[in-house]
Amino acid sequence: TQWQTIKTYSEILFERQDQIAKITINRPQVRNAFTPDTIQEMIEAFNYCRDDSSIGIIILTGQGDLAFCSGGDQNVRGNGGYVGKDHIARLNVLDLQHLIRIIPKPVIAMVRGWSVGGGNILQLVCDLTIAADNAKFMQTGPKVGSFDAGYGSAYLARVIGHKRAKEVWFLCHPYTAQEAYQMGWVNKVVPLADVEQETLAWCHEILQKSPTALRFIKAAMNADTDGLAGLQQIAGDSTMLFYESPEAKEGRDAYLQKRQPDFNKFPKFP
Ligand code: 1HA
Repeated sequence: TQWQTIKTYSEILFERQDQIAKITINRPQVRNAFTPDTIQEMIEAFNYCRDDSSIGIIILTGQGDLAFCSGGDQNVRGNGGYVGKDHIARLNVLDLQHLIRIIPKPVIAMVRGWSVGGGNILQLVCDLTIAADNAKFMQTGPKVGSFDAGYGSAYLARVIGHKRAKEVWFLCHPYTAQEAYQMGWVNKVVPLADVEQETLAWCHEILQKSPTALRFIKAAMNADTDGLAGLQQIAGDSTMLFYESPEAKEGRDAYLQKRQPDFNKFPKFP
């Protein structure tokens, strides 16, 4: 498989092949732990994918076989969050979680090795997860003086159930790929050597489908879990489609032509 660099960053790799973009956390020396700068680069890359209409699907992964992501880099954990080059303490991974949720294209996590803490929540908020058979999933917050009481808890409970989600957070045990699969935490487990090939196969199959249909499916599931913010998204998608209709264009054109709109000619469907 041939990946072409979209843009060079210091803490991530950002590549594409055809309609598939791949964002790779590239800090293997710390098991792909993130700093606010790593997250800022990822936010920029995801926004690029959102805006580029020739990109249909995004893979999120970590460099190397040992880890997807080990969460916040504890070396730069300050007092109110993690501290990057600008010396400001931030929890900007929460912005990235939200962006992954609202980007109207499928996002697939490709997990090799450890998926831990805030890194495991990034995996959780991706639409699908393909795990290598060496993947291990773990929350550590209560061990290291942290917690994610947002998507990391409430959405985790939606995905794997309340009893399991509480167990994950109260005990902080590691779970194998197979155990995660049984919980519905990941979609498929494959041998480590096959994980990229399998992820690409899923991407190619999804890319054959109607992008607008996929967009509404994703938005509908968000609407169910994200309350008014989720509803706003699916509402925005409806507006996007409506703007393409003669009825909406009549409203715009009448305004610009300083005349009364004639909406009577449009059918009132059952
Ligand atoms: O909870 C939140 C948030 C909550 C709300 C809002 C925002 C949040 C943002 C982030 C987070 C968090 O992510 S809290 C959880 C932080 N992460 C951890 O507690 C995981 C710590 N690491 C580990 O448990 C283990 O390293 C590991 C299970 C991932 C891997 O174990 P392994 O394979 O035995 O490797 P190990 O030798 O432990 O690690 C290799 C190197 O990577 C070590 O450095 P070295 O001794 O070679 O110098 C290790 O210190 C480093 N490393 C690994 N993970 C991290 C790390 N360094 C800094 N931060 C890390 N997270």
